[in-house]
Amino acid sequence: MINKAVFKCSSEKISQVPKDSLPDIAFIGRSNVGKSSLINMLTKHKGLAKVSATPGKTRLINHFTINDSWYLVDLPGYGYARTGKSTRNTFAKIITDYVFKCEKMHFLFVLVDSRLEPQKIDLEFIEQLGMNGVPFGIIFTKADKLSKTQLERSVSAYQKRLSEQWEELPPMFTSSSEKGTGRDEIVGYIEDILKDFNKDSK
Ligand SMILES: Nc1nc2c(ncn2[C@@H]2O[C@H](COP(=O)(O)OP(=O)(O)OP(=O)(O)O)[C@@H](O)[C@H]2O)c(=O)[nH]1
Ligand SMILES: [Mg+2]
Repeated sequence: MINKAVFKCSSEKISQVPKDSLPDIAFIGRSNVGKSSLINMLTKHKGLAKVSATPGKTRLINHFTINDSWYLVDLPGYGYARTGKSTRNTFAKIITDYVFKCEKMHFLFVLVDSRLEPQKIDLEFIEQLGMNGVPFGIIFTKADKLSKTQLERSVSAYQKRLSEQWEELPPMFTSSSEKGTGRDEIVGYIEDILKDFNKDSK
């Protein structure tokens, strides 16, 4: 259950993230995929994370304290050419530092647009997670834009693609921030992760 969600801080670099021992559950994915919207939907708190139709809205690492015991973390999107140049910095340093170096980062949800076939940039990012042993799951967003059959097709395309490379598949969820779909499954999964975390840290 998420009973309480409060904005904690925005960080420009990982040296600024909270120094306490509360675990981070973070959300990443391409710009505009719906990370901030999903955080608002999960916390049932409209306007907690800033949402925009223009990609590149979230520029900083945003920590939200949940139930005074863990953090939901909203990250900037990747793959957005802010400068408009073709030479974009695919994965900004702020993202790679946080995901691969920050010890607080406990579990990462990678958001992908359910309407698209597996995208190179997402597959590349997922591959890096796998190689670096970062625990992650995949959330298919904007499910309200697809029929049930189309959605199932999208998920199986990903499963097929990832099983070419990985023996074990990450957990996968479908969501719609518009409709609230997927909330119980995602929150339930986070609860399980945190139970294990608390067991291990005792
Ligand atoms: N139909 C529909 N639209 C959505 C959903 N989630 C997000 N959107 C829309 O997609 C756009 C981007 O949403 P954001 O939550 O700001 O996306 P983001 O991933 O945080 O984007 P950046 O911070 O720019 O990286 C907004 O116009 C949202 O209203 C969804 O589940 N369904
Ligand atoms: Mg955002």
